This record gives sequence, C-alpha cells and structure tokens, in this order.
Amino acid sequence: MAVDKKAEKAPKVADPIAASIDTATQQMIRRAQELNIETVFDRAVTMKPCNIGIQGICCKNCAMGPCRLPLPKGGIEGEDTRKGLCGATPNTIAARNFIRMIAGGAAAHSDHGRCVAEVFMSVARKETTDYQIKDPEKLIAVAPNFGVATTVEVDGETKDRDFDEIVLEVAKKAMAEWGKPEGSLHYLNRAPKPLQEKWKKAGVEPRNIDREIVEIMHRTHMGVDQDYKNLMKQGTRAALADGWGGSMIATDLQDVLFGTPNPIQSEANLGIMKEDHVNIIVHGHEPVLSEMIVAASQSKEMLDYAKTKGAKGIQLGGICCTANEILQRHGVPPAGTFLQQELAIITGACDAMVVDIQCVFQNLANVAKCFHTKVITTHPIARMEQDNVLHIEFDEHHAMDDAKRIVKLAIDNFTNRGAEVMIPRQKATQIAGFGVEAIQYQLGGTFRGDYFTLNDNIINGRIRGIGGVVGCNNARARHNEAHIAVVKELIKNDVIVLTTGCNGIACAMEGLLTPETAGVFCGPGLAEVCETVGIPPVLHLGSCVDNSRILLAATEVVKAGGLGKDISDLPAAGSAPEWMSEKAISIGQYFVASGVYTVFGVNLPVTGAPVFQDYLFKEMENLYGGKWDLIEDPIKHAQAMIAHIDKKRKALGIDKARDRVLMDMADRQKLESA
Ligand code: NFS
Repeated sequence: MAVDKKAEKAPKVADPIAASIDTATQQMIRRAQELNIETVFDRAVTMKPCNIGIQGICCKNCAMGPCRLPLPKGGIEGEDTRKGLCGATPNTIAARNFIRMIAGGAAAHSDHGRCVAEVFMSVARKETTDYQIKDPEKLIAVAPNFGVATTVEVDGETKDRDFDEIVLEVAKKAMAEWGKPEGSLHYLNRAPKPLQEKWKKAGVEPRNIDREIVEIMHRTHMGVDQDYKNLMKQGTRAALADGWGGSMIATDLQDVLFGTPNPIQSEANLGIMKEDHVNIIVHGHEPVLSEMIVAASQSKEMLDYAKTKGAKGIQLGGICCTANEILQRHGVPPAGTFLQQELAIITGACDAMVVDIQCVFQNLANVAKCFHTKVITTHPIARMEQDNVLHIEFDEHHAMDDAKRIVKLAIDNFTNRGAEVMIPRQKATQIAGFGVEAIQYQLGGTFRGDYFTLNDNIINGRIRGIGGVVGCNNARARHNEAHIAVVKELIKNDVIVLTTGCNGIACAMEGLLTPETAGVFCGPGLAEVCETVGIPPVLHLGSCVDNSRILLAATEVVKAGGLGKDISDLPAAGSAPEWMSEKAISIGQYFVASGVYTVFGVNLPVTGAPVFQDYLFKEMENLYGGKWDLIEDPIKHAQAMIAHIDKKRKALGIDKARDRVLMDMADRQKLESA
C-alpha cells in the first residue's frame, strides 16, 4: 500500500513554551493542540511574514505595482537607485506606508472617541436614561479646555452656570473637534507652552480630527506627496489629533460618563474564569456597551436567573482594552491579553464572548465552533461573516435592554457546556485604576495638590525617571516576554513605570501591579518610595486611549516644577516592546512629537529606507525633542531608555543626587536621621 507522505507528517504547531512565558497560556496552547484546534500561535509558526513588507518598502498604492524595493544584499553602496514604476523612492514609499498606519491608528482611536462623544451628546440632550454623568467634577474640570465657561456673571456676582447648559455646550464643542471648519484642536492648549510653540513652528497643529486622517489618504495617493519629510509632517499632525484629540476626548468623556478611575483591587489571567459560574468575556475597546453589561450582570434579576440555570453567579472578564476600561472603573478582572482571546474560548467555559471593535480575531468564530460559546458582535462597523456569530446591535438609546439580552443569552447557554471544560488555575492579584487624578492624590498629597512628591523624589534621585511602557502583544514574539523583561529592568533601576493596554494586563498577570512587588523587584530608591506611599512600582493607567493620561501626567510633572519646562526635558522615555497594531504607530508618533524618546520592539517598517529611518530616529529630535528607536532585545531596550533618562538628569543638573543614592544608602540614612 502506498504511504501518503503528507498525511503522515504531523501539522506544524507552536511549541507552547517558545510561544509564551505565561504558564496558563502554555497550558491552553497545549490544550488547543490536543483538541486539534488551531490558534494564532500555530499560525505564527506556519506562516512566515513578508520580508519586504517588514521593512516598509512595498508600495501597493496603485495598480502598476505592488512595487517591491528590497535592500540589496550587503546594504547600499553609493547612491540608492531603487525606485518604483512611478519613480517613488524607498523613503517616499516607507513614509507613505508609515503615515497610512498612523491614519489607521488615529482613525480607530478617534472613531472610538466619536462614539463616546455621541453617547455623551445623547445624555446632554436627555435622550437616554441608561447613561448618566457619574463624575460632574471632571466635567467642570475639562469644560474650560473646550473654551466652555462654568460660571456666569449676574449683577456683578460670579455664579455657577446651569449644569445642564455646560454639559450641552461641552458636548457640542467636543463633537465639533472631528469636523470644525477652522481653528485647531482645543486640547492642544493643555500641553506645556514650549511644546505648543514647537508644534506651531513645525506647522503640525491638527485642525480637526477627521481632516488630518483624510489628508493622509490624499497625500499618500499615487502621485501626490513625494517628500518623506512633508509626509511625516502630516503623519505627525494626524498622530497629535489622536493623542491630544480623539483619544484624550475619549478618556475624558468616558471618565465623565462612567467615573474617573481610582485605585482598585482585582485579578488577572485566564484563572479568573469560574467553572460553576456563567462566564461572559467582553472584548474590544469601547466601554459604552461593557459598562452596561457590568451593570446588567450585577443586577439581581440576572443573578437570580443565572441561579435558575444552576450557575452560582455570573463571572465577567475582559480581553484587550475593553477589559482595561471596566477593570479601572469596576475592578472587573482581565482574562488575558490580545494573544489570549482564542484561549478564553478553549477553556470550554466561556458562555459568551461579546466583542465590540478593534483587536478582535476573525478566528474567534472558528474556535467557537468547537465549543458551545456564543460569539456576539455588537457594533455596526464590526461584524463577522461566519454563520455561528450572533449580531446584537447595540444602541445607547436602549443600552440596558441590549445588555440584558446579551447577558440572558449567556446564561441560557450555560447549560449547553460540554464535558471539555479546562480552566487554568493561574491568576494574579493587581491594583489598577491610576488616572492622572489618582496619581496626584497618591503622589502629590492633599496639601500640595500636585505632583510634588513625585517630582521631589525624581529630583533627589530615589526615582531615577519615568518609563511609559505600553502596547500590544505580537505573535511574532514570545508572548509577554519583552513586556515583562523591559518593565522589570526599568523598576530594578529605579524607573517608575506607567503602563496601559496589553502591557498593563501582562504586568498584572505577572503580579507586578501590587505594592508588595516593590520590595522584590525594585531598586532601593523606587522601593522606598513605593513602600512609603503604598503604591505599586508599575501604575496601570488604563486602555490605549488612556495613553492620553500619560501625556497629561507628564504635563503635570512639568507643571509641578524642578524638572525643566517641557515634556522633552523630563527624565522619561516610552516603550512598546511587543507592538503590532496601527494604533501603536500613531501612539508612538504622538509620543515622539510630544518630546518623548520612544523605543519599539519586534520590528519597525522603516528599516528598508535608511534615510527615512534616520529622519525618525535622529532628526525628529530637533523638531519635537523626542525620537523613535527600535531595539528588539528587551534588556538593551530598557537600558537605552535608562541611558536617555540619565542624559536628561544630567542636563537638568540632578545627576549628582542620583549618584549619592546609588553609591551610599547608609550615608543617606544618616543624613535623614540627622
Ligand atoms: Ni492597544 Fe488595546 Fe492590546 Fe494593542 Fe489591541 S488591545 S488599543 S492595540 S493589542 S494594546
């Protein structure tokens, strides 16, 4: 009998240990392989990425191409003569591709912001009762940033303005940011003055959010902008429209509607799912629906209903940034990062996976076919073609009804579970919910009411600097390895870390978001501060739109004094060790354009265009004080951030204070007790 060689050969699958540092993830990858279910980790083994695309030098913006301009073996000697059919150079092509990624990212964040602004408008117009204003103080605090007065003069006396009137005016001003015909974005005025001047000088002040994104699509169309510097100028403008526009408005209005985060205890990892509970996993980015699902799943009506089906209760969990949103406001635990979404279903205990927008694998539906899990799409712009997916379109005008319908569906599905339930036990405790206001409270003290304590400790060298470590997972890298290695290296060297997005979830899973971590992983200076104040050395600021909180926290540090006049003067650096999404590129560029040295891991699609790469990695610093870098090795990555922090400390003249801390703890104790 002839032997079918192909059939004999086992399909290539991922090695669980090489795929992730997390033991729960490893266990579930193995479980998936036993059940013959393919996951992203297996696909990353069988499908190789395109080497030319990785370098950013494939142009497919017209039908004469795709034009691929690989770097010659051995690099470029003499003049770089590579061109596409129209003559486009590698610099033009890489810059076009890069800013189209910014357009994608800025569009995603900003459209999310727009949805929130629309819900806010419905509240302002009293068209919905399902949502209310949970944090009126925050509204009053941000109103002036939109140019909305909060007081009125009546007969020479200053009085508080009617609250409903303020809400409506803020709603109108906020909505107008997407399409106003003149002026520039209101929130730019929140940045330090010298930074605003830099933007003005460079001509990159965003006019309105939509326009900057549209203009990228125009300028990168065949035969339009052919100057990589001019293309990047527009990329910068759109990125700023994201960070200081769409994302910042999303964060603020979410805080106003759903509450401003405060430190809150929770857990993280797949082990948060419970076998005897109805498990609902919410996944995506917009908290508009998940806020309602939190409320519905805590309602007596739903809990009683769950009991009638034999469940002990309802366990809500999250994946990706929707998880971070409801974590920071309600303590709902994340079940995992971006790369664990399929695994949550593979537990066999996920009764419903409710998705909204962004970072959702199409393969979820295929995995769900092997289990009882209901995958429910909820957003009109994000549907799935597979026939086992339900679509329950969510609308703020009947939000609670939609949420209850979804929760009920999950409860009804509880009894359909198969025998193959296997929930990993791993989960870790975390403290999340550090917004700008919470950091001020924790590290400012009520007396000073600003970032005084933080600044003071940076100046005296106990805290060496600030690292913003954020962003995705990428299946081309070992899950969470670089996230954790970078963060641990930073805190070991007394750099306090601000985290968001999937990095925040990764840190939570590793137990880095607890005050107790300080004594184990931190350098002596940072450990001392964390122990005194009672905070973790890694502060979780929320979702990816909440990177805007990092911008504002940095601005508060500038304002508190003693550390220079602009964000670029601060001993601070940014990092996205395992990035994958276009949103990360937009975030990277608005950090760079706000003055932050920003290091990415994995790869960056600019390496095939060395001149353009140099522009981002070096020259950009002359414009904004920040620049890009790409360092895959996590320790070198963190060390480059630390070297930058030390350079800034030196420029500020505070490097000596730092030396004393490092060299002689005993001396310092003597000094203090004297
Ligand atoms: Ni950010 Fe959040 Fe995660 Fe990356 Fe996706 S969830 S918006 S994009 S993968 S951090």
